Amino acid sequence: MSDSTITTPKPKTRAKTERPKLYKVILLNDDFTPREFVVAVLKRVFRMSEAEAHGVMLTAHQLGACVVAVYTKEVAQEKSRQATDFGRDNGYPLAFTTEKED
Ligand code: TYC
Repeated sequence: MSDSTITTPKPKTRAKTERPKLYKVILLNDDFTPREFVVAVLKRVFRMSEAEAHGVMLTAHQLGACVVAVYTKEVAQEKSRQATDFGRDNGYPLAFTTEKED
């Protein structure tokens, strides 16, 4: 075997796969939106079961806010907008916001 056939291994490179940044959708409490309406919006927009939606509604009611779900930025913003619009269309101040995950 001649020297010319000896190869040195290529340096191992680590492929940089950026993780997509995730955003939380947060439900905010208010004093006016009926509990059942909040539950209905959570079921409709976030595809929650009755039990899940009731739990999230109750947490927001008791603590002031509750994380609903985590999505990519565009999905989080669109769902938050849709859910907030449902409230406004029905005369309620129901509010959802988005926040970048650390
Ligand atoms: N606090 C409201 C009430 O007592 C119910 C409610 C719960 C509203 C959660 C908003 O995010 C909310 N009717």
